[in-house]
Amino acid sequence: MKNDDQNNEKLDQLNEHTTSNENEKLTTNQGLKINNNQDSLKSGERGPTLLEDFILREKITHFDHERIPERVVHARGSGAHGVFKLNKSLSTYTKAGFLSKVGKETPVFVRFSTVAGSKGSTDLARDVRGFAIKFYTEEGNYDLVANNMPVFFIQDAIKFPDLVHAVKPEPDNEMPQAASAHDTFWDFISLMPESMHMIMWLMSDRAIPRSLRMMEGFGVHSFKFINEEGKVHFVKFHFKPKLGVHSVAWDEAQRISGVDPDFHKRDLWESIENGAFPEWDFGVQLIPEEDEHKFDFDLLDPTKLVPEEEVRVEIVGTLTLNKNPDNFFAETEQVAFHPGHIVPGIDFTNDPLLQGRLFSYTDTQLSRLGSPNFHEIPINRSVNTVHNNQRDGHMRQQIVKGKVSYEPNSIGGGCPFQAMMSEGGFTSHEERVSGEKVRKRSQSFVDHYSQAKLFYNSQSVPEQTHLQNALVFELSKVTIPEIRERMVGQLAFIDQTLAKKVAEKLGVTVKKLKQPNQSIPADGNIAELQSEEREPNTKISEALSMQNTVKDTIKSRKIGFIVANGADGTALNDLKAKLEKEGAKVELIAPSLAPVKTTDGSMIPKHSLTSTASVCFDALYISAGEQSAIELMAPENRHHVLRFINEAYKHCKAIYFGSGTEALYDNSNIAMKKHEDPAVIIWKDGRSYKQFIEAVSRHRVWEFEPERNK
Ligand code: HDE
Repeated sequence: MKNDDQNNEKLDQLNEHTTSNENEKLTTNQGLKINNNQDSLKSGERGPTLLEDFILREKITHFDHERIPERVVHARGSGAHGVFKLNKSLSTYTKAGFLSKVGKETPVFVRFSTVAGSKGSTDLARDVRGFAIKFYTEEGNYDLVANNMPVFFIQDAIKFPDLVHAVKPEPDNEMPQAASAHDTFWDFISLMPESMHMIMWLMSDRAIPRSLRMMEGFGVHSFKFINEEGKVHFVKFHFKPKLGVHSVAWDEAQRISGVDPDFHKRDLWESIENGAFPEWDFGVQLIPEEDEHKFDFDLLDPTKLVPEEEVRVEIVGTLTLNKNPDNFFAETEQVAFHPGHIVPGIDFTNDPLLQGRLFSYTDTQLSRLGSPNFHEIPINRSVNTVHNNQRDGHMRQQIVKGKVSYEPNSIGGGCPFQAMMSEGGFTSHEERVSGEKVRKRSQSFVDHYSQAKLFYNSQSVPEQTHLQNALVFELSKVTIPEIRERMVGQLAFIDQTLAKKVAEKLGVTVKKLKQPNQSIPADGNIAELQSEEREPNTKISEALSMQNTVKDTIKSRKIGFIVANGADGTALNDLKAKLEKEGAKVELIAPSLAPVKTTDGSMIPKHSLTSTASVCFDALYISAGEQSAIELMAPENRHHVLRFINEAYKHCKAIYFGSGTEALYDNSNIAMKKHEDPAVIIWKDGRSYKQFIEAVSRHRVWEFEPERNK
């Protein structure tokens, strides 16, 4: 089904607010038809403009006020509509309607984002990705405001402004944009042992996804499920992409940022337009309330994940994105998420990070969207009608009839009534809470390194190498040597070899800190909370390595065909058909945009050799044909073609040389290497394409990176 053929309750509601200008006359905001949109009203053709010109004034005034503040974090985003389908009932654990009835479909709007950069920054920054989902359920909006990493930098909300100030551009010169590689970030981090687990994720390739469609989503905090009987389970939310979890190389990310800074946005948009709808399995880890203390970490600590080896992820639903927004600002920019938007059957835990978030999100919408009526913006409206006694405020849309705006009342017959639990009325889960009023952290939060070790030890060798290199890159940008050393000291608590390798490249020695957070003034609570070095119960978790992800599909992979006049048209079309049958997307790249004459016809290329780069593709095919190879090796093309091949090779991609293209192979960097490489395919016979498809589906041959980059 195509993007535009989608239909659901939320889209129907949005349609009522959607207009098209097709075949319409231009009007003012008052609906007056405009006769001349070219000239302002003047006193004489060359005279001054008249104040009376209400058309000019209206147009300019609106323009002057077009911008709203960007999100303080997660400013850059891409959104899409979709549907969540429940495949297995969770009614034993939660009374939430949208998680109870098998087959139930709930409309959703999802917004992906980077965190640190401004609205106009690059998609490929090394960063966490936001993965926020608004479920338009029959019981009201449920927002799962998630990230693509399962843990967070800090344990308590009171540190969030510090964290964000440290990572954002430095306040004196507003540099660097969308990057954590600078003094203030690493100054803060090196003083925050609790961030070490998250730092392992951030320095891993998870922070540079190949596509928003190829990353996981995690609710991060433990939430609570409550069933009809009032029984509680802790729950962790997971989204697992059907296409697997894949990333790009850091070198590639940096080049993509120049060639196509909208790479992720474009990829999501085009996939949905092409009907290659992104899909995720939705899963939950369920922990009975009585098992809360059975782990070697605290379930309320957001710097910890629950290893899948200890509690399996039960897959219960599918999230599909199937429609692009009609208007970026109205939908993706104005959508307002809040982890406090919940439905009966779901509740919060005492995670101190989550507790702080419950305050922050409404507050930030007030400054960003400018009014407490932001819930009335079409994208934010629940599909069930809102009834309450809240009134007025900027830009109020709803027209509520009657005299009454208070409760209790007799004039309005007591309406709107409170709903009983049996009628879906929300009640907070009752739990006994007692304690001294203290500004303290729990002793159960002191272990900061065990899961950083778990993550690092679970990575494959190429992943560990990338992580080391990322740390070297980031810390090399730090100008204050003490910060670099302190950070290396922190790494030593995670892995000695990691610390040594990073230290070597930074030209420092590993000095293990006496106390991990020794540099924080040892007063009051902080002194009591000296970090402990512990070994994790689970030593290795397969789910944490991207090496173990889905690698059997080439669906929606972008394959560049490099062609020139005289290319073997039959071979080209045959391979194109085979790849497209498997769901891949083929795009032609030629010396110019002029039609290419192949042996059996003519084709129009989508790109020229200079308008794109190999970093925008997952794999390359060098079209068969001696004639075309000669043109590609001509002085004006040769440099560009070889750059395509050499970069794809360096970034561990599959490259397929069609017959007759030996000259290109011989002149590339590949020819200098003598090793067997399963992803460099040289045409032998009609079966070579199978090897190519197999290589593309593996995504990248990271294990050959050292050989390919020698
Ligand atoms: Fe957010 N976060 N956050 N956050 N967050 C915002 O809300 C905040 C945290 C996340 O696409 C802001 O509407 C605090 C964790 C996403 O619109 C703001 C704390 C996780 C998005 C805010 C956190 C997230 C936001 C900025 C620590 C993963 C983008 C604009 C106590 C579970 C949503 C806005 C979108 C956005 C505050 C920590 C995810 C300021 C105070 C942990 C995906 O309210």
